[in-house]
Amino acid sequence: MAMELKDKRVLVVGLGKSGVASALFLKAHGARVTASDTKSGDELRNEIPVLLDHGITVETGGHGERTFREQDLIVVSPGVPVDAPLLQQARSLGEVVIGEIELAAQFLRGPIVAITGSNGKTTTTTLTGEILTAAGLPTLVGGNIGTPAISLAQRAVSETAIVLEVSSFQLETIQAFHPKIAVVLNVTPDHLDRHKTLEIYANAKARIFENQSPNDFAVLNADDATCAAMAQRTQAEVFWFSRQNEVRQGAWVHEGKILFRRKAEQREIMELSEIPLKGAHNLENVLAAVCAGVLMGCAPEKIREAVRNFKAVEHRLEFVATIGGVDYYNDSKATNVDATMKALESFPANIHLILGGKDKGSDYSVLDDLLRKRVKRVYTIGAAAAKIESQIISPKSGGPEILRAETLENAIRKASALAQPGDVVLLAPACASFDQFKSYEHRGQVFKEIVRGLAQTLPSNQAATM
Ligand code: UMA
Repeated sequence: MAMELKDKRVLVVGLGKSGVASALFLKAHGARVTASDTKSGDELRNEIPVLLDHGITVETGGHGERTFREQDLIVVSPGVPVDAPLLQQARSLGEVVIGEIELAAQFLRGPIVAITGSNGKTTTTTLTGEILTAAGLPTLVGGNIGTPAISLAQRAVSETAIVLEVSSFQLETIQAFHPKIAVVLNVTPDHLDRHKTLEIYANAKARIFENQSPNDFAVLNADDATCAAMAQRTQAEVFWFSRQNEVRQGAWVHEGKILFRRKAEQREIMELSEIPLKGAHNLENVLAAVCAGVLMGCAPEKIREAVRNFKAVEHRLEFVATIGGVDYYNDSKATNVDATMKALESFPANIHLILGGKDKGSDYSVLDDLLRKRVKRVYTIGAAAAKIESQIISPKSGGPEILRAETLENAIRKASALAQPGDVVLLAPACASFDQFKSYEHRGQVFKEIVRGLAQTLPSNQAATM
């Protein structure tokens, strides 16, 4: 039974995508809604009119202590720290504090496939959505991927399969969120500025299983130790996926083919050569999506068709252009060190790597081995440049040359001047974008525009763009 909202006093904290969608949903269900954001009224000038038009009370320029009192329910956006003092105080007064994803879960009636992990979430979520759609299931895709889950609640009916990308931030504030299929792709350090330790971060991710029963499914990466250990923490039936080894139940690779096994039944899904995505990490994403597809009842030929037709998601190791024999790739979504490692693993050598942006408390020295073996030059940008330069292997110790470029544009220009035919220029910055850009999407767009601008300055026989 969905929670009753009529005449309830509800406070929505944060007026980004999640907050605006939640406030409008709550109001439409009869709640008395107040929305509060630390940004100024001017910064929120696009959001405020629609909220006021719907009769929502808006507080800007900070969260007032009194605003948090006497609420029946507080709905927080993922970007709001769960341990914020005002939230702690509200909890101590007996107020219920939930996240937007929990609110959505109360109103979504169809089966939920929830996908989390440090990297690959967006690709796997998109691909899973396409597999279910190809198999003829009514499907909606959303969550951390960019369409708030609460906005799917209005469109979904009880048969609609809901594929959700969920982040650790969102999982921290669930209560009854109950996916039919919970997928954990991998757990590597990210967001340590907020979660403090890898253990706390992994614990937040493991909450994805919290409400699962033995009739549900957990899909886990057998090649990732932290992920594999999570099998102990779920009541659900576990299915594994592995690039490296045969699995007891789930999807794995054998003689160039993806196979899937459930109990005694084994099926061939497709040839590896049919997968249109680059990189070992993408094979893991495909294996995870295959598991979700089979467990949702999709026929192998439909799964195969959806994978074959899948286009790389924008900003995730996205091919941009070949200019003068140099390939340019946009992996702006590589916002942590592990994602950058995966991007580097996708190219054997001769990489010109653009690194930097807003640091998230990362240790960049873990890149050293790949830098030494595969990278010709590093171009550092943004606020984290000095930290990165101080941590990564120096040229004297066998590392690549490091150039301080400061800006993305400067980095691309320097790299294009120095790269030889056959080299790769790769934006995989290992950092958040917010020091110089609005978002990682914005950073990726700027990268593509500059690269396409370079292509236009060359004769057409030297440039090929997509
Ligand atoms: N705010 C406050 N008080 C605070 C903190 C923030 O008022 O204490 C306000 C900010 O001023 C801002 C608003 O909250 O106006 C922003 O809220 P938000 O950061 O939760 O952003 P949304 O626009 O609601 O986007 C969120 C996700 N953002 C984060 O988790 C940081 C989006 O994921 C997601 O697509 C969207 O909900 C829909 O579900 C982005 C992300 O970076 C892509 N996610 C991280 C990642 O993928 O690594 C987890």
